[in-house]
Amino acid sequence: MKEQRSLRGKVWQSDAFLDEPKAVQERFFLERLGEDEESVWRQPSWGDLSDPRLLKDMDKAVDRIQKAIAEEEKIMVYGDFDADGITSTAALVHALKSLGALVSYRIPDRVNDSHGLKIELIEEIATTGTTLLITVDCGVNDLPEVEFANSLGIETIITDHHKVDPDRWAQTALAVVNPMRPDCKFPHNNLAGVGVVFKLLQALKPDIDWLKPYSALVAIGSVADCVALTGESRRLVQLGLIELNKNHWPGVLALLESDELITAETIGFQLAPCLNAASRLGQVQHAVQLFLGSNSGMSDRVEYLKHLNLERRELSQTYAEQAKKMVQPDKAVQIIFLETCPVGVLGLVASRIVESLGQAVMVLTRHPHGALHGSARAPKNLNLAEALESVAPLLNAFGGHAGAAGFSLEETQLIEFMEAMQTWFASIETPPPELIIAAQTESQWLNLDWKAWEDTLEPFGIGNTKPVWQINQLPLTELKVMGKTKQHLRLTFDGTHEVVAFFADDLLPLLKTGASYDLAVRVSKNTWRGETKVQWQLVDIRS
Ligand SMILES: [Mn+2]
Repeated sequence: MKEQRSLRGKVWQSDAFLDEPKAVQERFFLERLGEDEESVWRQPSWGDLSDPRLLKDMDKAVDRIQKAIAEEEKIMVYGDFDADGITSTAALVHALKSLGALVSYRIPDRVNDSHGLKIELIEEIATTGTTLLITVDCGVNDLPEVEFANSLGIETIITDHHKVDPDRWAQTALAVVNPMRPDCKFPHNNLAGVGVVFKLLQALKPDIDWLKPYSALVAIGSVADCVALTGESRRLVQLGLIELNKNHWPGVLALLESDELITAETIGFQLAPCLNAASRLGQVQHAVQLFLGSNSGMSDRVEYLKHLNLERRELSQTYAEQAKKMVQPDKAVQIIFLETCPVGVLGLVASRIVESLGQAVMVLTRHPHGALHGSARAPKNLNLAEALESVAPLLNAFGGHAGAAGFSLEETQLIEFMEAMQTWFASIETPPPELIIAAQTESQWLNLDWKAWEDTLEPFGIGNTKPVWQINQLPLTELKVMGKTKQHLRLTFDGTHEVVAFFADDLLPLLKTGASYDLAVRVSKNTWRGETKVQWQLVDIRS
């Protein structure tokens, strides 16, 4: 039997129909709990956090930092340029200052340096008289750079959460604090970079009132970095969200310009894009200063970040449209060259089109310094890291994981690279992409009460994804195109159920009013002129 595909080519994984809302909800909740106790899962307290000293090398790191503070050594915090790295840097610098340390920070440039420790930057750091270097959200696999720092008399503490490469992990660093270390006994390996920093702070000074403001930064970095919101990470994000809503970090409130409750969604859709825009299109230190800077410069900083964020949105939209027009339907992988696209925006463009194509997408441009830079995104059933590994000799550099990766190469290698990638992707047998459905249910139940129940399961994210519900065979009674760019649809089913479909112009030619469809939706609500109504968001649709 041929599996039924949706209009977006997906196969839906859904269990039997459950005809009683309580049964649907209970079963769903039990699935989410995992190994957590219900009360802790619902609302943890500070005492539910794990012992930070279970992290390998934590004692060494704490002793060395305390010595540096006591002896007034110069400490340099070295971070990453994304939202996780920015919050990691801000948290550690702020905390060390409050403990009396002489501390400054350095973050490499996204476009010119890329992630991790760099020899040139270590040389620069050495000239400042730094004797202790502490990495956050990076560095675990930078063995040569750590050895170089050692040779200059700089000791290094690595704090990171990235996978440990057995061949080049920074084993000669003074301490390597990373829950991903195979020899680390810490029970949770899904901390963000800023989660690891928080554990370091917890070990340095186990005082809850002192730690609370930093948990707010953990919430931002963890949601932005898309770590699984389970176990310790879920606890830190839940506790941190409460703190984020207090006025610990005036820059955050100034940036959001709203008194509404800050949720994981606010972080994902508003805060994180603003922080990330800094390194994509401007200078990352302005994002760090949002947390560390004085109040007097705050409004300029906020304006700067907002402006970059707007620019990011416009550029990714413009280039995604350009990229869509260059898609070649007969190819196994889409390799698209966008001459004028800024390097920092490539990944956003690839992300925007990968979903509707259901294929791997690589977007390239020319770097200001000459070589070509590319960013790739792939749907769940494909592995970009393996694909790029197979053409490693053709590349200057590459890195990333299954779903997202970056690379650079000389223009003279481009033709060979493209051919090799087409061959590689054509040879891969891929099962059709799947959509995981929480349960099939009836349309009448997905109402405001249901939404209120779902709200008790927040925060949603990876590992606790917002559930997708399936409603069978509803007639499409009205179809409207909306938005300036006509990319969004407003659908009415059965004359009563309103469904919005964002970035769904690909569906437009496939939908017919009068026909009946199975819907995969998320439940949300919409307030218009004081009236709040349930609103479904379309995830997928099949006839
Ligand atoms: Mn990170």
